[in-house]
Amino acid sequence: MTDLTKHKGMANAIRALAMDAVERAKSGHPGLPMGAADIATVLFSRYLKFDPALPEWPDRDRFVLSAGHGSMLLYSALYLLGVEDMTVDQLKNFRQLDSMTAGHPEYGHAPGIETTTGPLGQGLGNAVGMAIAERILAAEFGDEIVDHRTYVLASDGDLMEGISHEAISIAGHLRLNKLIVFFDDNGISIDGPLSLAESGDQVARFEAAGWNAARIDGQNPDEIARAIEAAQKSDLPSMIACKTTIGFGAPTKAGKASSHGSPLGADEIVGARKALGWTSPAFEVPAEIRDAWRIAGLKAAHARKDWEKRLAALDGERRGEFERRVRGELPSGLGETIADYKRKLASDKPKVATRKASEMALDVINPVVPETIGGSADLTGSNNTRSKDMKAIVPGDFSGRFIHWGVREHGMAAAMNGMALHGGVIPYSGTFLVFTDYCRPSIRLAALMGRRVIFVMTHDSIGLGEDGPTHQPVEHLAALRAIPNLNVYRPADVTETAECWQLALESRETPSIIALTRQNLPAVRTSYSAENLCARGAYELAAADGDAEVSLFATGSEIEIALAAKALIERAGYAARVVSVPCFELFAEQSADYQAEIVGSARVKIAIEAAVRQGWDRFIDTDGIFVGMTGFGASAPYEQLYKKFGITAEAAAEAALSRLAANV
Ligand SMILES: Cc1ncc(C[n+]2csc(CCOP(=O)(O)OP(=O)(O)O)c2C)c(N)n1
Repeated sequence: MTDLTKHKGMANAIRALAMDAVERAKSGHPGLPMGAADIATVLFSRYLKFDPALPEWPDRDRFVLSAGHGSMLLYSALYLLGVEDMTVDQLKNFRQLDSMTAGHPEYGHAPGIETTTGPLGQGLGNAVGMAIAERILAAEFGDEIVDHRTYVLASDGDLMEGISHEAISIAGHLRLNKLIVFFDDNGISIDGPLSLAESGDQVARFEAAGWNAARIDGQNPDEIARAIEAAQKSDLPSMIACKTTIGFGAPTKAGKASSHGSPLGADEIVGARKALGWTSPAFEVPAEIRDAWRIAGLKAAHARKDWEKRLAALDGERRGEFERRVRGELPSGLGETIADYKRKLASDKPKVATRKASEMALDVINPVVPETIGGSADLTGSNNTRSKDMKAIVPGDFSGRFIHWGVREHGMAAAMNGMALHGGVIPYSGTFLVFTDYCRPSIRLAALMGRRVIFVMTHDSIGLGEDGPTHQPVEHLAALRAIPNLNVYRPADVTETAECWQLALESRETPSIIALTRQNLPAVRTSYSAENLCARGAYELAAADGDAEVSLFATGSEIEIALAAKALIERAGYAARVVSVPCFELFAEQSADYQAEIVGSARVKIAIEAAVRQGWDRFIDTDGIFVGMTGFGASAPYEQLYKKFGITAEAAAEAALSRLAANV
C-alpha cells in the first residue's frame, strides 16, 4: 500500500463512519467530517500527541473541534485510534440517549472530548485558554513536564462569530505559538454559499492579529503535513486555511449546503461509497485500514512513557505539587488560612466595598493557592482582582499570574473555560456584573461542563451610581440564578466575601459568580464563626427578640438596609429577624427542615435586593413584599438612587408596618 493509498483509506474510514452514523440517527452533519477527513487523518495519525490508552495524560496535545456540529469527525477518529470506550456501538448510537456520542461533543461524555462545542466560536476561545494554561504550567514546571500543543478545527461559522475576533487577537498578542488552527475553508454554511454573507479574507485577518497564516489544499495530505510542520516551528500562533469540499465524495451533494446538516440519503451514500472506492458495509472498516489507525494510535505511547520517566525523576515535592494541581485538589493549608483571616476580620470589622473585600481575601488566598490565575477585562482597578505581588503575564513570559484580557469579555470567559478544562490552574477574572451578558454563553458552558471557573463581577447594582443605567445590572442576578449548576454569590461584607471565595474555590464542578459592590459596606458579621455560614446559602444573621413577626431577607449591600429596617420595626414594637442570602443555589441544596426554619413563619416576609424580584418568591411567597427594582436605574450618586427607587430601611419598615397594621 502506498502512503497515499493508505491515507485515502484512513480518511475514507472517517467519511464512511460519519455518513453511516448520521444516516442511522436520521440526523446530524455529514458534510464537515467528509470534507475535513484528510486534515483529521494527517493530524491524528501523524502529529497529535495523544495516547488512546491514556487519554487523560496531562501532557497530551489538545484537539478542539470548535465546529461541534461535525462531531462524527471526532467520534470516528477516537474510535479508529482505539480509545477503548469509543466502541462501534457508540457510533451506531450517535445522538441517542445516554450514548457518549451526543449530537455535539460534550465534555466528560468520552475520553478525548476536550470541551463541549456547538455554540460556534466557543471552542476557539477555549483553545486559547488551553494554550495559555500550557504556557503557564510550562513556565512553572519546565518544558520537560509540560510541552504540548493545542490544535483547533474551526469552520466558517466559528470565524464569523464575534468571539473569534477576541480569541484571535488575545492569542496573537500573547504569541501563543503552540496554538494551531485549521480553518475548514469550504465556502459553505447552512444558508448556502458563504458569499451570501461573508466577503472577508480570513488569512489577512489572522495575519493582522499577529498570526502566521497559510493557504493550502485541505484535501492534499502532503500539503497538510507540510503546513503542520511549518506551524510547529512558528514563533507565532498559526492558522492554516484548508480549502476543502464539504461532503467530499457525495456524488450530488458535495460542495453544497445540502450535505451540511442532514443525512445524505441511501442513494447518495451508495454513490459516495462508489466514488470513494469504499466497499465495506455500514460501520465496518477493512482490517488493514483499521490496523493502520491502531498503529497510529500506538505512536504516542512512547512519548507518554518517556514523560512518565521524566515526571518520576522530579524531586518528590515538585512531583507531588504537579500531581495535586492536575487532580484539581486545593492545598491543605487553605482552610486554616481562611480561619485565621476570619478571626482577624471579626476583630478589625473593616468597612469596605465587597470588591475591596475580595481583593483582601485574594491577598490571603493567592499566596497559599499558587494555581489561581487572576485577570480582568481592562477593569483591574475596578474589579480589584490583582492581589499583592501578582505579576502580569506578558507575551513571551508566562511566569506571572495575572492576565490583562483587554476589553474582551466574551473571549476572556471562553478562554477561562479552556484554562479550567486544561487543568492545573484555577482561572478567575473580572468585569462589571452588567457585562455578564457579554460572557453569558461561556458562563453557561462552564456550568454545563461542570468546571471551576470563577467570575468576579463587580459594580453589582444601582449602587455603582453615576455610570448610570447602562452599567447598572437589574435583571442579571435573576438571569444568572436561572443557569443550572452555577453558584451566584452576593456577599454582604468582608467575612461573607472571604467565605464565598472559599466556597468558589472548593466547588470543583461548579462555576461561580461573585457579585461585589462598588460602595463601602459595614461589617455585619461581628463575631468569629469557624463554620462557613455562607455554605448554607442563607442563614439567620440577626435573630428576632422572641417570635419574629417580620422576616427580612436580603443579599449583599441590602443587608445593611435590612438591619436598619429591623431596628425601625422593633422600635414600632414588633419582633423582626434578618436572613442573609448569599447564595440561592446552596440554599436549595439544604435539607427541607433547614429551609423551612430559615424561611420561617413570620406574618410578614420582605425581601430586599436592588434588582428585579424574580426568584425571591421562594422566600417571601407571592404575597410577600419585595423592595427592589422594577425597571432600569439612573445616573446619580448612589445614595440618591436608593432613595429614588425606594430601596431604603424606611420604605421597607413602612411596608412591613402597614401590612402588620392591616393584620394580614
Ligand atoms: C452560535 C451559533 N449560532 C448558530 C449555530 C447553528 N449553526 C450550526 S453550523 C452553522 C453554520 C454552518 O456553516 P459552517 O460553520 O461553515 O459549517 P459547515 O457548513 O462547513 O459544516 C450554524 C449557523 C451554532 N451552532 N452556533
